[in-house]
Amino acid sequence: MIKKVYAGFGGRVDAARKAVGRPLTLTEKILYAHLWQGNANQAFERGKSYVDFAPDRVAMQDATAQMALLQFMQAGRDKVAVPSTVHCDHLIVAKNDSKTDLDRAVKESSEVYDFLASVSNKYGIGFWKPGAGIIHQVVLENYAFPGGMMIGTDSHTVNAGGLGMIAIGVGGADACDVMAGLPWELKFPKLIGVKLTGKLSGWTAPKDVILKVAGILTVKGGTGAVVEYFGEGATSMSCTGKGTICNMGAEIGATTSTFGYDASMSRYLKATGRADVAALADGIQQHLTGDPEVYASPEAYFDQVIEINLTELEPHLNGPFTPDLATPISKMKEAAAANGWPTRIEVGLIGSCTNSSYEDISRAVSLARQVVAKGLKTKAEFTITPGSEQVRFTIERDGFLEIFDKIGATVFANACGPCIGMWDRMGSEKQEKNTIVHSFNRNFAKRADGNPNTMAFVGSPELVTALAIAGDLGFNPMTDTLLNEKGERVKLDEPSGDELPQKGFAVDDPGFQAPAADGSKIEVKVSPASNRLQLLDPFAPWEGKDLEGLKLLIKAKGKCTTDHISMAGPWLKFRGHLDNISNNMLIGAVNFYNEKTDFVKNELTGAYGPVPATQRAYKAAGIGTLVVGDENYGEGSSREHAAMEPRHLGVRAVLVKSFARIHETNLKKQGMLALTFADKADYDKIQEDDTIDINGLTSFAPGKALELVLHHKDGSADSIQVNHTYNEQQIEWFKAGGALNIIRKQFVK
Ligand code: MIC
Ligand code: SF4
Repeated sequence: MIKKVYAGFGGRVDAARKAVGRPLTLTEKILYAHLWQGNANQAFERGKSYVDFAPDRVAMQDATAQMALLQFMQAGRDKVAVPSTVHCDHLIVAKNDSKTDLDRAVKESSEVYDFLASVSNKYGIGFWKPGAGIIHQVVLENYAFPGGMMIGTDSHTVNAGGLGMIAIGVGGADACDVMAGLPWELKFPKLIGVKLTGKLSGWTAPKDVILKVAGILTVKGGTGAVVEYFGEGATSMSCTGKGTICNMGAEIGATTSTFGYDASMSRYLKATGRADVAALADGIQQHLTGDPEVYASPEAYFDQVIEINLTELEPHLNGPFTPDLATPISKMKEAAAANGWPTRIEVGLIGSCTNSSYEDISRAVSLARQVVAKGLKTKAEFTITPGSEQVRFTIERDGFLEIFDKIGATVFANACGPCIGMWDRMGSEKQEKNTIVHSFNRNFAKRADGNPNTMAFVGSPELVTALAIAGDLGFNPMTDTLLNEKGERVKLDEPSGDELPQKGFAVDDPGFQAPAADGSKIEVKVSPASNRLQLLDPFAPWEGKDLEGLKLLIKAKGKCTTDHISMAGPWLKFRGHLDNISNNMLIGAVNFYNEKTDFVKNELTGAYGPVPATQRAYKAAGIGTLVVGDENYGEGSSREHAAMEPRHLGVRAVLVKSFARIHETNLKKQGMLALTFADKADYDKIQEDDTIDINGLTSFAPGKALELVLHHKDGSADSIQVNHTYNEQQIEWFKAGGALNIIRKQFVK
């Protein structure tokens, strides 16, 4: 596949350069090289044109794969049209240690794992068993390649940008299209260039680059844009470090992030058994990076340019509760005091799908070694979640796990665990205010252990390790000393480590299962009695007229991420059962009218109650509803459950000040109306007891606003204009009751 992509790459890039009429960024080269139509014959407008692409691969993780594959099963295809993989990583609860936790998960989720294994086997999809590792680390180690284009049903699919890909997180319905051999549509992104000058050293790590960028761009600053990194600072950094930077690009809402092909990528490819890919990439290297004119005067080619001098960059900690609240470590003591953040660190956690590379772990270990050598005692608890079995096996062989063991660390399974609320942390039910530090990417409320009062700060693995040793959020390892067991003041030496294992990577059983060559005889069983899996019924098509008499289900106030709309953690177990998981719909969203979560008014009875139950009551009465939200609604993950649940329960439209990209597409795909206020101040016109009409649907057209009429309780009414970004095709999805209803018509005879 890679050979084929590379064989046509140069020609496609040349055609694009001609069509666009100027030198190209790397992002443009990769995008234009993957046009569904073949060679480019026109320039697309950034932020405007919808374009059909032909991605090279698809990756899915277990929590989203269930819904993606339930949809794919309805598409009527025998086999996936492009190489695809499933990774079992999200459903493993972190509690005791890797072996105990993994055994328990395999037992408890056997029905889901068996389902995923048999669907994969049947349709030609590679299956990575529980324990094999986290999707993005496994993809980086095995499948990512410079210049490639991939989609994945997880927002951190973007991690593969570290190996020079355009890798984009999507909902399962999008994955289903590509696996069914259809084009994949994306609005041609805007381009943000980040020029990295200088060189990282000492305590500063690649993670600090993205923590800094998140501070500059905030959680919505990257929306609709691809971030392209370049400059001497980029090439001097490891490939896995680049992966970390791209991974957390999801936190600024970026469509994806990427880096040009360089020696670090070649080294990584060789170290992970892909010298052949490195040689192929070397052959077309001029196409696998931006044109020199672009990097010489970036302002002329990017929509926005940011410059960061790595030599001057300080280690950062971002948080709590949002990944863009960036504080340089030297300012943390003050910031904590000013905000009342508890400075005692309870737990330091490293690893996850990012920051679990050999380099990260070896640098963290260089600090753990000093605990013993300098007579210190680690003050906080400390945990490690390796990103893959290959990394785990290698760091065990090289003695790192033994050193961590000496400082009392717990090694969790190679899985998401504490990063996705699957951390069964002792005492978290007491909901005490407390501080943790971790090297993961997200820190929304309840994200780690389900406790809304756990304040999580995100930092590099080396900083997290140092802070766990010190047990103090205000500790600055660059300037401060620690008191050791003998009462002496000691200073931690700067972290150091190896980019790649000197003895090479090793692994005993990577945990991969190849699919059957002919899967036609394989039967996929879903028990109708199951509470974990449920076959999907097609959604009903649009009734052909304007929507009248809707009730307001909830007007959400402030941050409403996909974690607020469809919580993960304990609910992950229902990811394959739409009706059951719908019982978490919007339970985390704050009701504007009473500031409470999961407590909304049922207009039929006047009583207040949980959101899902209230919505079910409207559904039973045949009444549609509207959900209203604030800025960047649906930020965070790719989980399409956040769109399917409202669809399933009879919400008709979601009206917000602004959307996060993946969520908006997910809503459209499922046949929902995703609308934005033409005038954001109209958010204030929506009243709790309103009855609402949506007009203009019979002439629903691209670029044409719709009208919302708010009939207030006092007899008055307001008419407001609402915008949408539906193109012709997406309007067809709405009319058909969801994109899948259209695919099904094409394939099912
Ligand atoms: C996450 O990091 O929030 C997740 C869990 O990986 C999600 C996917 C999901 O909800 O299953 C993501 O980022 O897309
Ligand atoms: Fe898993 Fe966390 Fe990575 Fe999402 S961000 S894939 S939950 S480790």
